Amino acid sequence: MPRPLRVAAAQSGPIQRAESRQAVVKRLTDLLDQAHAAKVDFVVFTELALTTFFPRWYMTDQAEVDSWFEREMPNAATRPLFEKAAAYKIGFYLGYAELTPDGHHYNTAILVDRDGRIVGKYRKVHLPGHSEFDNERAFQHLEKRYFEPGNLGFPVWRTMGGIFGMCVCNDRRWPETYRVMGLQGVELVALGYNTPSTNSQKADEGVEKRLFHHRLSVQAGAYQNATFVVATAKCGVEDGHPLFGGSLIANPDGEIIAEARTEDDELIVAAIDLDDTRFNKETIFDFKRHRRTEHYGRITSQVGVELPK
Ligand code: ING
Repeated sequence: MPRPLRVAAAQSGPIQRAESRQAVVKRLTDLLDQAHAAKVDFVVFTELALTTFFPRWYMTDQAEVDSWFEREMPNAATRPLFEKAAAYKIGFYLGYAELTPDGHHYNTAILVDRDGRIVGKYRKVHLPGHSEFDNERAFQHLEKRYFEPGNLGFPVWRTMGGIFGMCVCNDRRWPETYRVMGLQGVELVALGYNTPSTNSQKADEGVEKRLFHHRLSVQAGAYQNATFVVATAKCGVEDGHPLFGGSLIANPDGEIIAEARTEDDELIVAAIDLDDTRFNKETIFDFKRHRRTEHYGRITSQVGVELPK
């Protein structure tokens, strides 16, 4: 039977290094007001939605690094967001830097239901970039310095009337991300991303090529696992560093059904039916009928390439 849902990507424009969490949360709650006016049921905010993309900065003082992290969620700065969403009966995905009570640092996202309850947590598994200052790069991308790889795998949760999963940014480039959730029946993958408009190691790679790789990765993940994907950017120029936009909503046929037009705070909305995931899951991507796992061993037994003799 139909399972209609109005979903939105709540794209964030740039967050400058000096911007307070309170100021950022006000922008996010303004986007929630727009979502409420558009009768949206579920909103996907972005990766590291509360701060500037701080992994671009080389820091050596751990106290300074930790100042970019949240020690609890919700907290004083974010409670207004949880309260407004619950008042509107809107569920949401929120990305933030998590510092756990026992001192672990993750690039985290949470799934919050219509009543403001955190029903799921995900910690970014695929960390791009590097851990030491790299003089060869036009700019730094120090996620491997500031975060640990996620330790929760790629779970899915029954919420919002369907089966929802999450990932973060670079995860969207790896087919394993979607497939592990696809093998759990995922019907909507929520993800946020902060992606530089230029390649710090390849000066001639323009933003159009990078937007192409972004769309390709998300559309493929959606189609090959018969799931909706809502991908939300933080974008625009942060302290001189451009991030691209291109927030989008893809359907289980891999088609883009909504896409952002700006590099600012922008809400894009789509009316979907979670039941539209069924046909491909029961035909072309009926995993139990078609997959031949006896030939897939390398995917989990190998990390890197092993060349032939
Ligand atoms: N950002 C980028 C991303 O994966 C990147 C890093 C860009 C890696 C382009 C490779 C190519 O979208 C984050 N935050 O992962």
